[in-house]
Amino acid sequence: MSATEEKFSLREVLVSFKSCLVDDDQDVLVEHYLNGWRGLVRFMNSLGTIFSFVSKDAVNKIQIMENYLKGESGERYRTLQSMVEYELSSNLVDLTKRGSHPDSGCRTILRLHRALRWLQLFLDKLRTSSEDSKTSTLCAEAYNASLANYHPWIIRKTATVAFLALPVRNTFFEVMNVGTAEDVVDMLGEAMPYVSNVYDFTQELYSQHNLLDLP
Ligand code: 1PZ
Repeated sequence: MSATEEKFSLREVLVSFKSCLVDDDQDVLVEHYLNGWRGLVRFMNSLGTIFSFVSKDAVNKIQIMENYLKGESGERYRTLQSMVEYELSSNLVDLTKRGSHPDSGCRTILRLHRALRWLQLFLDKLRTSSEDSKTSTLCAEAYNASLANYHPWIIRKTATVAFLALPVRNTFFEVMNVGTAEDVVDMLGEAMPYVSNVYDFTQELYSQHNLLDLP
C-alpha cells in the first residue's frame, strides 16, 4: 500500500469541502469542489468494482469540468458564480432540451450537486442508525428521496441492485478509516456540515438563476 493510500480517510475528503467556500461563503471554487469529488470517487472505488458504473459517471463529469478549467475560458470557470454568469450570458446552456450545449458546466455541476444531496441523506442516516441497520436499506431510502427522482427506470433498477452489495454497517465504517464506530459517528457529525454548506450555497445559486431543472 502506498503512503497516500494509507492516509486515505473519509474525514479528509469531507473536510476538504470546507475549502470550497470563499468570499465569506458567497462563492464556491470549482477546482476545490472537484477535489472533494475526486476523494468521494476514491472512497466509492474502495467499496468494490460493483460501483464502477457510478464512479465512471462521476469521473466523466469531473473530467468535463476539468476540461473547461483548462480551456481558453478557464478563468470564467474558477467559481460557480462566474461559471453561471459566463455560461448564461454567452448562451452556453441548453435550458429546456439538450441540444447544441449538451455538456454545459451548469448542467454537469447540477448532476454532481444532486448526488451530493444523496450523500448528505445517506451519511446522516448512517450516523443516526443503530448497529444492526442495513446499509443497503439506508442507501436505498436516501436514493429514493433524492437522485432517483431524476433517474430513468433502468438506472434506478441497476442502482437498487448494486445497493445490495454494500458492506454491512461495521465494515462500511472500517473502510472510512477513521477509527471506531463511535469515532465515525463523531466525525460525520463534525464534517458533514462542510458538505451541507456547499450544497446549500449551490442550491441557492441555482434556484436564483432557475437552473435546477436543466436537461
Ligand atoms: C457508497 C455507495 C455508492 C452508491 C451510489 C449511489 C448513487 C447511485 C447513482 C447511480 C448513478 C448511475 C450512473 C449514471 C447516472 C447518470 O445518468 C446521471 C445523470 O447524468 P446524465 O445522464 O444526465 O449526464 N448521473 C448522476 O446522477 C450523477 C451520479 C453521480 C453519483 C456519485 C455518487 C456519489 C459517491 C459518493 C460515495 C461515497
